[in-house]
Formats: sequence, structure tokens, C-alpha cells
Amino acid sequence: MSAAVRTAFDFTAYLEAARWRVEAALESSLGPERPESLREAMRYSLLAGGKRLRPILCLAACELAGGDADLAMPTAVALEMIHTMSLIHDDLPAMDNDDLRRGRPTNHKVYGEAKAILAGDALLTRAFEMVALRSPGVAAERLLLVVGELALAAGAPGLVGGQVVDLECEARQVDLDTLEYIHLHKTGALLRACVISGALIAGASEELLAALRTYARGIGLAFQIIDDILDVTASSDVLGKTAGKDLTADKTTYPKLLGLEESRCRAETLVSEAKAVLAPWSAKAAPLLALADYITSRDR
Ligand code: GRG
Repeated sequence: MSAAVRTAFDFTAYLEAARWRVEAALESSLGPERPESLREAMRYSLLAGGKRLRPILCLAACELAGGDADLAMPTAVALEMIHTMSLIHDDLPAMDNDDLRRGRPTNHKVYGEAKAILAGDALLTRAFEMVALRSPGVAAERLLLVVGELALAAGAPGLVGGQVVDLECEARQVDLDTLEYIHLHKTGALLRACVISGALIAGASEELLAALRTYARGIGLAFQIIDDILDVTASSDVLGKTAGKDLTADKTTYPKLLGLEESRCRAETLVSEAKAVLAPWSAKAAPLLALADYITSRDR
């Protein structure tokens, strides 16, 4: 088929359809959790909107590897549960101490600190239940690999480790290497788990898994650079979280170390490099390529 006849990939329609499917799956993911007050606190944050980038990355990677995205949906939901848990805990007074998230009062502002911690804990453990017990049609050995990926991303080698170094660096001058370490762990590790777990469910080759790891590293760092830029340039209304937080907390950020222009250039370079590694799969990689571009073009 000639390039002129080939249908262009409609990313807007893709994103809307994927978000719709993810929202429906999230809505039905929480069963009759008891007590009811815990279920309410879990639902409050899980169903509060958000871009749903992580589950969509998982579904897109599964399809790129030739799998059926429906089989990856429980894992996609699990990834959004882990992400939501990390936001609830990150907003606590002992951490970032924020009162606005996804355009609403933070979980602890509504339910109190103890309930917010427990809602996060319940979402984290529910995530593993989704993969291990609620993923029909996926071979047990693939699910075991996914459980391992999720554990590495959430624990000390990922989110927790990144958060600890971030807290230890508060109000201190931080160099570029340390900043990169923090973001590769706090933000990048879960994004990597998204694409790798989707691909594992589809039984991806080692070659594709290696390319996806490189892709994820690039988009993970780029995502955080843009997050730092938006903290300076966007409003709380648009972001749905408190803007200007990094400046107030005197945090080291990419714009602080490199300036806004250089930071934006770096994010764009990282995204180009991430896209380049998927060139051998370009025919089926359109969603992941467009998602990489979305990371630098997003406004929230
Ligand atoms: C208890 C296992 C365990 C881990 C928690 C609190 C913590 C450890 C880590 C903090 C991780 C964190 C909040 C990183 C920031 C990542 C980030 C840039 C979040 C914003 O993501 P978006 O923009 O948000 O995708 P939406 O709302 O669109 O989903």
C-alpha cells in the first residue's frame, strides 16, 4: 500500500477509546471490599480521573507484541492501582503534604491520614491480586514474570527507593546524576513496568523486551522533565494539583538545573531516541510512538 493511501493513525481517537475502556475496567475492578469506608476511600482516588497513561502504555505494548489487549486489562488496572496508591501516599503530610490531586481534595483531606495510608495499602495489594488471581486466559508463568516486574517497580528498586532519595535531597543542592536517579526510580520504574508487563503477557521476544526497556527509560525521564516544566508554567486549575510546588519546596528540578528551554530540548531528544528504538516494529508501534510524543506535548 502506498504512503498516500495508507490511513494515518488517529491518536486522538485511539486515546479516547483506550481511556474509555480503562475507565470501565477500573470502575468494575473494586469488588465488595469491606468495610465500606475503605472501599469508598479506594474508589475516591482510583476513579478521580487522571490521564490513565500507565494502563494505556500496558495495553499498547501488549498489542505491539502481538497480544490481545483484553488479556492485559487486569494488569493495566493493577498498574493504575499502584500509581494511585503512590499519589495518595505522596500527598500525605509526611511526604509532599498536598491538598489537591486530580482536581479534588487529596485522599487524606477527605478521609484522614490513617484511612488514606490504608486505602493506598489496599490498592497496592489489590494490584497484585488483579494479576495473580484475576487475569483469566494468561499463562501462569507469564503472570509470575508480571508480578516480579510490578514488585520491582513498586519497591525499593523503584518507587520507594526513588521517593526515599527524593526526601533525603529536600532543600539540598542536587546534581544532574542524582536528579536522574530519583526520577528513573520514582517515575521511570513504573512506566517501564507498564510496557514490559504488557509485552510479557503477549509473550514478547527478548529483542522486543530490550527495546521496550530502552523506550521506557527515555519516556520516563522525558515525562518527569515535562512534569517539572509544567510545575512552573501551568496553573493548578489545569494541572489538577498544586502548581509551583517545586519552587516553594526549593526542590531541584530540570528547569532549575538547565533552564526551561534546555529542559524542553532534553525531553524532546529523549523522546526521539525512545521512538527510534522501536523502528524495527514501526508498523505496529504507532500507539507507543504517539504516546511518546504525547508525553512532551501534554499540557497537564
Ligand atoms: C508504598 C510501595 C509504596 C510506594 C510509595 C510515595 C511513593 C512511594 C512514591 C512517590 C511516587 C510518585 C508520586 C512519583 C511522581 C510520579 C508522577 C510524575 C505522577 C504524576 O503522574 P500523572 O501526571 O498523573 O500521570 P495522573 O493524575 O494523570 O495519573
